[in-house]
Amino acid sequence: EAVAAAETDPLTLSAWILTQQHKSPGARGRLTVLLNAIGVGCKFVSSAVRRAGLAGMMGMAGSSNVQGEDQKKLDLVANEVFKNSLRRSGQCCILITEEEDEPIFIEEPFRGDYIVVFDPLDGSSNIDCGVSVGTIFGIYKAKNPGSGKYSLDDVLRPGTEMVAAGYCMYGSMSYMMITTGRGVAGFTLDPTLGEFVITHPNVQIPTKGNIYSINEGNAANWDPATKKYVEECKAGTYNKGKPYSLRYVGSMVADVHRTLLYGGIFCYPADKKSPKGKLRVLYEVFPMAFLVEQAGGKSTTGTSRSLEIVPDSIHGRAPIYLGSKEEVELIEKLKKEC
Ligand code: AHM
Ligand code: MG
Repeated sequence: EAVAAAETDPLTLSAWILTQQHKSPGARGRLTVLLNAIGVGCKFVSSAVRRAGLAGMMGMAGSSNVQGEDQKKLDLVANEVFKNSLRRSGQCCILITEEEDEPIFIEEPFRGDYIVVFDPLDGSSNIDCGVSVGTIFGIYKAKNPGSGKYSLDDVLRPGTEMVAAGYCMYGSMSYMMITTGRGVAGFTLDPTLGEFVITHPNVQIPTKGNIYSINEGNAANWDPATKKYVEECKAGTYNKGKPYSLRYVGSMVADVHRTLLYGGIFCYPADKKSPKGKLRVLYEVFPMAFLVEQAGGKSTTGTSRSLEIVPDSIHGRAPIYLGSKEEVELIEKLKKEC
């Protein structure tokens, strides 16, 4: 009996990254090295998340981050892991992490031409109860590669200029979804091999969905369009009278992962209390918007394409509605009408 190809010839993340490199004539393998460094960071964090309860890494670390939120020990571990792995890759000039107020400029001999923006452990309020968390990352290439001159101008750029983005979700398994601008590929960490193996070669988000995902506790503060959309989801207006289902994990990575695979919409709108929403443009909104668009879906602030935002600060926020094309278009239409 023939052995399934996947069993004897698994396409690992590293091998896939190389195939992407081969599609870019002139590529010198530097992005390949960088993406591999991210893969290693994700494996480390995956293992740390799985051992967290046993290793005593749960609970507060006793300090707060830029946004004044309590940091959990695992956030700090993940942040250090990614900083070290990215620095050592020799491919980065600037790192922006959710956990640190200031940009990190990499010095020689480790300096390279890429900028990585990342949230090392998103959804950390979910850690102590074992719910999925994740790492989100986006990559820019410096405006003047090789010049040795790098500044915040290299970072405060629209998402359309990102060269790659992705996330790793530490859930029932660890899943990595990644794009280099040629569609989205998904990998699952095979714990026996210690490798991410391709399981979703070409992720396509369903054009229409029947799941909405939003923190409905904030409903009283929503704008009229968001209120109307959610009312219509419940009334089944867009689904032949059958109400949509509500799913909300409270970990962006998990909520977006489900949206990519099952379709539907994920929203974190602006509201009266948070006039710019909650999620951060550089390392939450852009990477997810890039992935969703590459999977055939859409992402908007409500009035414009998420990827076209020009960030004004490294930790700036923006409202986001992303998912199935038709659902996001309904929101855009309601925003014009309401
Ligand atoms: P964090 O970066 O502090 O973990 O916050 C980001 C998380 C996202 O993962 C999630 O989508 C959102 O916060 C949930 O916020 P809320 O609890 O307000 O619904
Ligand atoms: Mg976070």
